[in-house]
Amino acid sequence: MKRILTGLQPTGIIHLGNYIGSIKQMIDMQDKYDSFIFVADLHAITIPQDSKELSDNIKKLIALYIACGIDPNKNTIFIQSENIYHTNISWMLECNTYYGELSRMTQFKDKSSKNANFTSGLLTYPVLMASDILAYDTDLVPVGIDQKQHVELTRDIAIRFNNKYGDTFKVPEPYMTKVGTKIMDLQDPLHKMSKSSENQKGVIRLLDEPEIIRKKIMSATTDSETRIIYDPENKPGISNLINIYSSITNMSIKDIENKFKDNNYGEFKKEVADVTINLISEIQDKYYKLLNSNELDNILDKGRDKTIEIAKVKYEEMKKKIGLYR
Ligand code: ATP
Ligand code: LTN
Repeated sequence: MKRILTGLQPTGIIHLGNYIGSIKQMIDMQDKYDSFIFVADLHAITIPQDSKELSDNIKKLIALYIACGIDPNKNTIFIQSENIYHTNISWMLECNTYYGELSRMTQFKDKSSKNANFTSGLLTYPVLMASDILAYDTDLVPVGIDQKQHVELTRDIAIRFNNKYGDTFKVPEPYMTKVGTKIMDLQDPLHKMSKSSENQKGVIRLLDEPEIIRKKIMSATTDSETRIIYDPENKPGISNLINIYSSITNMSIKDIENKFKDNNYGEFKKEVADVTINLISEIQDKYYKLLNSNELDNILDKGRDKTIEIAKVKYEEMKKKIGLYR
């Protein structure tokens, strides 16, 4: 079975767009791959974080993923900072990575241009990511397009190390998650729903109260017509609601248009709110049960112990090859 590994930064509560565009797909992959999923908390601190909020977000992210259907029996789930080998391996990889390579990364150029006081962690971020991937002989790395360049650098680092010290790392491939339906901001349907959106009214977070979800959907921006027709160009607001309804119910767009051909926007919005609240309430039920049980700790302890065991072997092998021994 091929191994996949992916990391998520605990930088905010995930939303309906993340669920439809990414989590549903990861749930689908868990049956076909030996799957490792971790919280990239060390990556999150490359930019300033409030410590209490960060700690809360780490736990919330794990609990939400499991509540959504990421099965702990089919996935190895862990927290990056609980496995010291990631940073130890990262140092040895850093010493085999060029400053020029790192300073050319688009994400680095982008983020460092926004704040003159950026940390050196922002520069070396992709090497830590390489370490996350290479420590586990990962075959495939499911990521969005923005992370593809980092996986390509990981390949370069692995090949360079293998050439210099002998075969040590499996060279991974990026696995571009197929672009699922893009869910748009409810208030501004020309832009995607996003964790970092300024206007919270347009974003449905998986931990929003049901009544808040209903309000957000009922006040979603639509056009001045009344017919429920899928036309993303001319009717982006209503088309977005059709996409949400279709993704949640698995109904085709044609069937939805048919079902609601005699209804007005208000009536359709109420139906969209109902199915969304239904889905999210179920996720929240599981989420709160998990948060208040020991289950989460057991899952994370298991993930930590298993990944430490694997990464330690790779770390020792690297040390030996480099000459770090008595
Ligand atoms: P940020 O605002 O910090 O960029 P984000 O909400 O855009 O965050 P990411 O953390 O960049 O989310 O993405 C996590 C995953 O969710 C990615 O696979 C991405 O493709 C998917 N995703 C994010 N937003 C949407 C959306 N609106 N519709 C569908 N998929 C999405
Ligand atoms: N940089 C990624 C998170 C991440 C990751 C990884 C993804 C850290 N390490 C290893 C895949 C494999 C991000 O910001 N989405």
